[in-house]
Amino acid sequence: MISEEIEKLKKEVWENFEKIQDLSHLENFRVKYLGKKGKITFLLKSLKDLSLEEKRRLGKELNELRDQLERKLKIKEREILFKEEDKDLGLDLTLPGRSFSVGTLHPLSQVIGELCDIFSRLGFEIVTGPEIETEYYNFTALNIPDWHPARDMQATFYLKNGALLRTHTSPMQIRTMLERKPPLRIIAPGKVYRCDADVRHSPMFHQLEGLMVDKDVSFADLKGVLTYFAKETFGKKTRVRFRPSYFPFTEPSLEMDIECVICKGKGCRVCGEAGWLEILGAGMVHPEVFNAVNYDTETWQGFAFGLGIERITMIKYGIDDIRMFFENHLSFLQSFK
Ligand code: FA5
Repeated sequence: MISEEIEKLKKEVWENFEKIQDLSHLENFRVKYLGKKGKITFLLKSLKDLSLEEKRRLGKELNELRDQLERKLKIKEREILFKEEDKDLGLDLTLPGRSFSVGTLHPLSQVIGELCDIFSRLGFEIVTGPEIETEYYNFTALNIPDWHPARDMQATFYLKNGALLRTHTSPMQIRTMLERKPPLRIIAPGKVYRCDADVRHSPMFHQLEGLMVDKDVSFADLKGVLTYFAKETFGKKTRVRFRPSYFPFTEPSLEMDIECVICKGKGCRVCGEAGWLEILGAGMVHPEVFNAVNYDTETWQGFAFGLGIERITMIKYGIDDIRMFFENHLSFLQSFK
């Protein structure tokens, strides 16, 4: 009976298929079953004497077996070829993989990301701008004319032709207000430069500027936003305090302190026995700044703030030397995974 022979053949084909190891073995197999004189071809030919109905049924079965076998042989051939290539390259794919250490974002980048998230939740949009600035954006438009003693508050790196490395991110207030119409709510993180270097000061450091302009923005809104930021960054129980200060581009101006995270307000070496750490400067936008960008001071009010990213990161992680951020010691950087 041909149907029994077909069943026997199927069993034999799949048993032998599993034993194929290399390309010559595979070729012999192909000839044995699919070649002109192969077993499947032979059985197909021997169907000619059967009834039409049997020819159809068994023919279909044998054709399916042949097609399936051809597909599987192609896959097997590719597998064997890949294995042989790996052997030529001296690879042993059965060996366990080598472990390698995964990199991590720099701690300052991590903190910038966290701060951007916090202020984004309050509807602030992130903007960026140039590190090489003109005196106009860095000082003059911020109500610091060239005779103003406040220019000495920030030791500046001057370049040729009146250009300079920006000493703070506050020029982004001017750039944004000149580009856009109020109301607006932006933050501008970025690098700034000052001729200044010790354990708490670096010639290049990062600030994050914030600016909100609207019709009814008050000092209470500024305090609310800054308190929210401090509690999100340092923990819900963190206490903050606001002290009067002076910046030419804000009036009134303030500085914000947080209770020292190391001694919890008792006084220690890190906070200079004060129990508090200053983290930012802020204030209500000065009318002269609004005049420089042609915003109507009768209609619009705003607040601005600028915080030092290194300072925040040092407090958050108890780091007492700002230079650690820039010396690229792997053990230091890996501790922020
Ligand atoms: C300013 O730069 C103002 N532009 C901030 C501001 C913005 C006030 C908007 C009002 C409105 P100040 O010079 O205080 O302010 O610097 C802000 C923060 O930058 C400081 O609190 C400190 O954390 C950080 N900072 C200043 N100098 C250095 C330095 N050399 N290295 C590292 N961080 C510094």
